[in-house]
Amino acid sequence: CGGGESAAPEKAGQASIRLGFSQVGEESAWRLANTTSIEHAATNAGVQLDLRVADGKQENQTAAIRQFINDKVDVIAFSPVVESGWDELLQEAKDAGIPVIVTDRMVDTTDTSLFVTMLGSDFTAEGRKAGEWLVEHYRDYNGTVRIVEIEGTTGSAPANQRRSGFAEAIEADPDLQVIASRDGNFTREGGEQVMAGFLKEHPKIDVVFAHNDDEGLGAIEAIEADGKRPGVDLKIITVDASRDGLTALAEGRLNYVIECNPLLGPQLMELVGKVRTGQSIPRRVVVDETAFDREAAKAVLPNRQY
Ligand code: GYE
Repeated sequence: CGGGESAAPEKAGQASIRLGFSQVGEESAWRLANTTSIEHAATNAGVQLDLRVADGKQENQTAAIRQFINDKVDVIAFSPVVESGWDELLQEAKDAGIPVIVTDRMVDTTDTSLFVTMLGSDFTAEGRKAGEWLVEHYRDYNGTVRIVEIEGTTGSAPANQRRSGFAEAIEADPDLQVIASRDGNFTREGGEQVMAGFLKEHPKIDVVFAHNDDEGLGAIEAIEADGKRPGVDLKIITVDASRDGLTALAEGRLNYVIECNPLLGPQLMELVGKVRTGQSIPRRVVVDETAFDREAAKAVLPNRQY
């Protein structure tokens, strides 16, 4: 797919830019909104987009990016499914003279000359916000608070950084204890399965920290199937603030939701344009974000775009 058939409007006298974009997959509402945002922004900017969706597999992303290099696109952008294992491929792009923009998820590389900029959220801050809310929520509570963590895809930047930001924040209160933690792969089914397992293994769970809304929504189903009340018997915190997430929050089935904005398309196209014309750009572009409680969710829901 991508900006194929409908001829992209070309900017004054300049051939339109060819952008190869390798997307993670279709695992969550966040991801679908991110893909749509990139497609629309490319069309609006007159960028010819070759979009390839990797089904959550690093090898598919590697193949897509090699294809972009072969095709001699002008710019490559990608959201790496996991952090590590990209150096060789990025070196190939560099040798071919094709600039690479990392978006959404960071790569773990020792050679920062392998990409021109990174556009995305501060996942550590998101995890920290989740932990800080818990510290505040249980301020006057005495006794152990048993937390289970449904992690995002193992090895991905958001899973690694949300986990560490959260751990750092809850250190402030030794009563807050993570008793179990497992990969739910950022999907609803994953969240439901992991939560069902936790409920079987642990007789008492007070809090669920799910690394995204989809996992949290899956956990709600497992909790209800177990005869418990999500949001009441177990407090649930998630990240993304998709419309479904905020709806569950407004209904009281989630308790706190941290925003992670997927609508990166316009900022990405701006960076692509600047890279192409050799303008200087910052090494890191961070997306502005907030967090929601129940009342705040009700207020923003009518105009929520994703
Ligand atoms: O939170 C999750 C998605 O990388 C920020 O990936 C993204 C995460 C997002 O599947 O829903």
